[in-house]
Amino acid sequence: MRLTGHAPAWRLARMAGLVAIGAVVAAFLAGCGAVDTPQTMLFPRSDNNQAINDLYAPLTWLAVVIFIIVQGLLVYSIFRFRVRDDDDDSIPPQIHGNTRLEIVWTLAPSIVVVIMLILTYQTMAVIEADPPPDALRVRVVGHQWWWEVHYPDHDVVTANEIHIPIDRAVYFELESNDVIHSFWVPRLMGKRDLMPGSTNTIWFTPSEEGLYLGQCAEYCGTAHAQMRFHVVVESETAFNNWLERQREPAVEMTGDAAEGAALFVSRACVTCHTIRGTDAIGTIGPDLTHVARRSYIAGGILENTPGNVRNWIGDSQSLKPGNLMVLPVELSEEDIRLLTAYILALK
Ligand code: HEC
Ligand SMILES: [Cu+2]
Repeated sequence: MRLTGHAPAWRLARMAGLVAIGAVVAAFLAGCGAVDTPQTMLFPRSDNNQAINDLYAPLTWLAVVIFIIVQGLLVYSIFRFRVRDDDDDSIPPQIHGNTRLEIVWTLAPSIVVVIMLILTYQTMAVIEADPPPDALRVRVVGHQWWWEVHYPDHDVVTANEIHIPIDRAVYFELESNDVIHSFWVPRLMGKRDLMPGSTNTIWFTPSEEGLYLGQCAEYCGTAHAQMRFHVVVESETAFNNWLERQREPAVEMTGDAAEGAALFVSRACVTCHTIRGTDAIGTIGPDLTHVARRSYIAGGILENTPGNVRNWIGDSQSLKPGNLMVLPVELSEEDIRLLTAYILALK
C-alpha cells in the first residue's frame, strides 16, 4: 500500500458512520433526561406516584446492570473470538450441551424475575389499599371526548376540571358513558380505565398545590387526543370556597347575557346542556352552570377566553373535529354574540 497522507475512503466512511450512530444515540438519550415537564412521571406529587416511582427506579437500575453485563459479554466475545489473519478456515470446535451453564442461565433470570415480582407486589399493596375513611369522593364519567365530574357528597357537577384539596385523599369512582377511556394524570397517578357498565376506583393524596394536566390514555375515537382535563390541587380553604360556589345555581342574567339565555333555549342548546337554576337539563354535553369559572373548555384543549368561546359556539367542529356538539340550527352572528355573552356570564 502506498502512503499518500490521505485517509482511505473506507476509513472516512467508518468515521462518518460512527458520528451518525453517536448523534442518534445522543438524540435518544436526550429524551431520557429527568426534565421537569408538565406530564413527566418522574417528579411525583402524590403518594400513588411516589409508590410507582419507588418501583420504577430499582427496576430501571436492575435493567441497567443486566444490560451492561449482557452487552459487555457480547462485546468481549466479538473481539476475543473474532477471525484473525492467521486463522485457518476450519470450523471452530462444536460443543453440545453444558449442564453447568444451562443451570446458571436458567437460575439467574428466575432470580431476577422473582425480585421484580416481590417489588411489584409490594407496590400493588400500597396502591390497591383501601382509601382512608375521610377521602373525598369524586365520580368521573368518561364521554367521547370530555369528562363529567361529580362530587356526590356535595351535590356538585362540573366538567373537565377537577378541584381537590391538598394533603387529603381523593377517591375516584370511574365510569364510562360510551366506550373504554383511561383516566391519567401523569404527575399524580398511574392510568386507570373507565369501563362501560362497571365502576373502577383509584385513590391518591396530592402533596403539592398546582395545576396538573390529565388526559385520556386509551384510544376512544376521533377526538381522543383532545380528550384532556385539568386537576387543580389547592388549599383546603380555596377548595371549600370553590365547592360552595359550584353548589349554587346559575346567577341571574341581565342585558346581552339575558338575551343569550333566551337564545340558549330557542337555539336547542338546552337539549344537550344543563344549567342549574334554568330550564336547561340536557345531559349530552358538559354541565355549563359555572362554565365561566373553568380555565379551559372543550376537554381542556382551549383556554376559556371570550374569543375561544365565541369560536366554539360559532364552529366547534373546526376547533375539535368530530366532537359531538352538532347544532340542529344555523346561528346568526348576532346569536353567537349574545350566546357568548351568556356563557361568559355563567360564573
Ligand atoms: C347535540 C348536543 C349539543 C348541542 C345542541 C349543543 N351542545 Fe354544546 N357541547 C356538546 C358537547 C358534546 C360538548 C363537549 C364537546 C367536547 O369537548 O368534545 C359541548 C361543549 C360546549 C361548551 C364547552 C363546555 C366545556 O366546559 O368544555 C360550550 C360553552 C357549549 N357547548 C355551548 C353550547 C351552546 C351555546 C349551544 C347552543 C348554541 C350548544 N352548546 C349546543 C353538545 C351540544
Ligand atoms: Cu380516549
